[in-house]
Amino acid sequence: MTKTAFISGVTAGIGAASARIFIKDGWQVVGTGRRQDRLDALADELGDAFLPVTSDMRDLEDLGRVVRQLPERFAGIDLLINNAGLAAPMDDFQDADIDKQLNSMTTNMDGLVVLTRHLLPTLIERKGAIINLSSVAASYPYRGGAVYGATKAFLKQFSLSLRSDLSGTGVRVTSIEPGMAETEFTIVRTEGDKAASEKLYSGINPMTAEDIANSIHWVATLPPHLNINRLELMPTSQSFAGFAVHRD
Ligand code: 8X3
Repeated sequence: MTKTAFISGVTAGIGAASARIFIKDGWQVVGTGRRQDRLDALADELGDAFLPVTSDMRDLEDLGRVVRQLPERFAGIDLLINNAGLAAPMDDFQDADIDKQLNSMTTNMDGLVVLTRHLLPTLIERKGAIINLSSVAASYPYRGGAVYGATKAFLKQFSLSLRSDLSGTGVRVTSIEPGMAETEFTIVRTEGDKAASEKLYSGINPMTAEDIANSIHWVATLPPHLNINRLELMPTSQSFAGFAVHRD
């Protein structure tokens, strides 16, 4: 039987790479995103196995409509990839624009929780899987990432706790926690500064969207008796720094 993945934030980066990998592997994919032109381009590229759905993760009411209106062929979901998410600019929190921070919280947490809740009946019925895109920022703090890291820590803990609630259903839950991957992530975080993004990833051989999508595919296609709880990934060039100490 053909399996179906539901991927939020499919219009770029890890979401788009995941859609390509799963469709290449014979799955169907429902992909959501805000940018219609990107959804249309992906639909042209991926053909009938791909269902593009225009949706904004911050529109919490609308997420129910998205799930309810899935056409029959795409209504049974075997895998939910909660990929949509973003980081607000890397300001110290004391200087941060609170609306931008709240916007990232709504997308990364509220939208994800609501979408997951709506899709759980079909995921339970099909003994499916949920893969949440967290981050190394969930475990390791860095300057300017207070709210972003906290949203990703929420996701990590939500994943683990959801496993407890879903005990006995056969539904698997995984938190994927990548470090530096060159996608549009930094362009969004810097509000469109392509040069800053290029500078950040220059010379470090960062992970790619395909690296993460391959890991997602690996997790999702393991035998059903095997649950990866958390998967933390970094490029070899990224590691850990010590504590910062301020001296007067
Ligand atoms: C983003 C990971 O290391 O670029 O989720 O901050 S990192």
